Amino acid sequence: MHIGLTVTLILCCALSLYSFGKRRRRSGYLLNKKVGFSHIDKKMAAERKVADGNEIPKVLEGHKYPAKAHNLKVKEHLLTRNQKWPAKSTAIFIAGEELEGVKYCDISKEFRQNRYFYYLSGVNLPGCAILFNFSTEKLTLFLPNVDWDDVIWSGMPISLEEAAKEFDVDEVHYTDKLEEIFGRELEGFTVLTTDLDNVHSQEISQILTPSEEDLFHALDESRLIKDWYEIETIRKACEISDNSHLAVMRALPIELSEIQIQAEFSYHATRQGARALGYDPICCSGPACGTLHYVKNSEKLAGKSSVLIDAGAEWRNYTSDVTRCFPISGKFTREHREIYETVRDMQNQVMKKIKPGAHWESLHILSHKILIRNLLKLGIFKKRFSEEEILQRRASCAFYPHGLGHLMGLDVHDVGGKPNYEDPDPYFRYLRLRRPLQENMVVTNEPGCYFNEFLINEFLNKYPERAEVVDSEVLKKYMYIGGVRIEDDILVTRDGCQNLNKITSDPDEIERIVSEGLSKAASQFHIVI
Ligand SMILES: [Mn+2]
Repeated sequence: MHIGLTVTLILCCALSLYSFGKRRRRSGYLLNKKVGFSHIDKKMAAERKVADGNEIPKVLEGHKYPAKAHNLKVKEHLLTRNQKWPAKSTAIFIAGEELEGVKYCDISKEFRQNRYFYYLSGVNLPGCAILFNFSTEKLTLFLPNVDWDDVIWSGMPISLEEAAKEFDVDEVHYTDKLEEIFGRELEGFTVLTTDLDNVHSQEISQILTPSEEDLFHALDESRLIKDWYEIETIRKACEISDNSHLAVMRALPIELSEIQIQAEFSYHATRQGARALGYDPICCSGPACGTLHYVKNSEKLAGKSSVLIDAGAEWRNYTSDVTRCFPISGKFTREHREIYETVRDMQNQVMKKIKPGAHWESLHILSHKILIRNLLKLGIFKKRFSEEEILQRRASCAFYPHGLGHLMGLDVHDVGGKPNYEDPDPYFRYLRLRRPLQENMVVTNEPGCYFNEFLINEFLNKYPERAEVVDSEVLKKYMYIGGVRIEDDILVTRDGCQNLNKITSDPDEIERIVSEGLSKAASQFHIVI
């Protein structure tokens, strides 16, 4: 009996250890089965799914970009906003972006579609226009006239029939029909537009009413709340970024400089079908991590301990915006880890409070309070000052001068946030979202903590009441880190939130990922040089 019990116990322990191991492997930093980066061996490499560059999420298959619904939403907002725009005689018209040549040269600038136009059409082609008649609710797309010279070089453009099938519009015409259709369908109408930049017909320009504040309001309020199609599109952009950040973390043997961090990210994003990144990536190392929108991306990593990469892939014009930090050696230094845990604490505590009705300003202040609490523990803030006192003096803005986060969608800093860049309070001047959260908003949760000479001079040393609360001797020990920011893209749900990013921010897992990468030789990576 006694021996039997012991044997049973040993068996139980062995079994639970075994299943614990299995669980760990399954729930570890593997993002999902598709990625499968862990413990690469030949078998796994053979099994690994390879991105095909054209894949679309299953849920989006067979669905068009919901342009018609977007126009109806804008109409609704405009009608509610102002009686001046009666449905029976109002229309909106927007001419999209055009290909723009580079001066003294035979190439074009990178094409980036006008986001308002895209929102109302779902069309990513240059030289188009969209017209929505509030009275008939007819949505008409205008394609550029066929330029036969251009066909020689670029091939045939999309036909009227193809466009009618592909886009969620009622009619498609070439732009040479503009005057005729305006004359026939918009007699006595007010036709609102954002601007006249790409309107080339004198006749049409005279009919249009540009720059009405009400139109911008209606467009921005509509874009503020994402529909399911937009959410799934953003989710895809986030997935691409997750994979690309993971690639960066595990490729240090071939990342000798910041530009190669950028290269690794961009390469992996492009492979997965991201035609562009949502913004210029910020790739920094060492003290440069303290520069909020670092643009150099050129320094060597040698001799430094920290990396900060803020990069987001764009998919079908919707972006993601993700920041991760990691130690170059595979092991956080003590100070780096302390600051990392501080920022993670800020992000986690905010995450718990994100839900409809929560005010972004309060969450921003909450993140400052948690920063202060942590910096008090580390001795950077002198212990004889209270959390409240330090907050009142605005001392933490020297280490965290930016906002907690912003709206995200077609633009990385999306419209509708109602920021006030003139706000005299340094805690709020750079906060890009100044309104309560609503269901189906997408926001970034991106607290940070930086050690930057310029910020310390600007926000601390110029204010004796703030400088007084900081122990400059302790502070010195942290300067080499530069800074830490952790950024995820968050969907506000009915009763809380959902993190659209899956890439880990757990410091232990990050150490494992980086170390595993470091254990490989450069020749094991897919590079020719
Ligand atoms: Mn951001």
